Amino acid sequence: MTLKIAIQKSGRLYDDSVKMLKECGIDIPTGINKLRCDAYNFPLEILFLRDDDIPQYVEDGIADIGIVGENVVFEKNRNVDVIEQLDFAKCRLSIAVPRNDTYESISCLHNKKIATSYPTLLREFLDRNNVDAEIHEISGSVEIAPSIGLADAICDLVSSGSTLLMNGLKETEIIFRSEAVLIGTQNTTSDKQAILTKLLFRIRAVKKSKRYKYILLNAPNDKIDTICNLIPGMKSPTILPLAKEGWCSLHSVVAEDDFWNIIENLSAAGAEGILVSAIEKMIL
Ligand code: PRT
Ligand code: ZN
Repeated sequence: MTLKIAIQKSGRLYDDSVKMLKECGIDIPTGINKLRCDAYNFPLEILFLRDDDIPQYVEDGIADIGIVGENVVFEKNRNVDVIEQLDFAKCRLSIAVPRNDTYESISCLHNKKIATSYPTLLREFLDRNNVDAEIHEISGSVEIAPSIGLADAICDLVSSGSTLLMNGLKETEIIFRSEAVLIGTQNTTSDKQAILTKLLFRIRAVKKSKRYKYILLNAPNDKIDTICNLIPGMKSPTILPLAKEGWCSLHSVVAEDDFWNIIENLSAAGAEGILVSAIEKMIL
């Protein structure tokens, strides 16, 4: 019994999808231009597809699960569930207008023509905001539409914003935030569900490890209570006595989000010799 996963054949999701499987300890043959392959050491069959087709393949049961951008999941509106956010390929679907246009509010889009490859998500946004605008669906190079007179505005994916900048456009509304997600359906057999549970356990351990850092520091004994409050860790920090009288070494984990604040507070509280390193896997 194997679980079938559909991933993008090539494009922005491919490298990170393969990397995530690898970090989950799953080895797959790479570098060959195949449409499918089997993992060497995990009951997983990988299908390589265009991202736009992945929701349908999962809905139809050709693949059991898939990795795809949330933007594609919601645009295609197939009968699939988002099982897990994957923390990569983060972007936003935004409306942008020529830089020199005045734009005060959504109502500026009334009676405008907006070019996009995401008509469903855009329609839903316009309806929700009672904006009557024309949607012009195109499949690529959306950002040049205003400069060639095809549309007044665009609705496209943005990550750094440099494509908008290069095309003389400014972002005016964010309509959807997206990242890569794992999708599936309710129709999995119990054998396949068991493999999926194993895979999810690994994915979550990998995701968690990226959000935390391992931290070691030295502290005088009288500062240990204050420092323990700053780095509570998973249960509590490990405290080991140093050879030097009156000093301890503390080991713990800190969240990446609040990392620099914590480090500043630790230094202020008397911590010395602070070492920080990446965590490969984290299981709670
Ligand atoms: O061939 P296939 O159909 O499989 O791939 P594709 O060409 O349709 O998709 P691809 O590989 O370009 O993107 C796959 C997924 O990556 C998207 O569905 C998003 O979920 C995600 N993603 C993340 C992005 C971006 N960031 C992104 N920046 N997809 C596209 N872009 C494009 C955007 O369309 C614009 O042209 O990058 C440009 C903007 O980038 P910045 O950095 O200049 O703002
Ligand atoms: Zn695509």
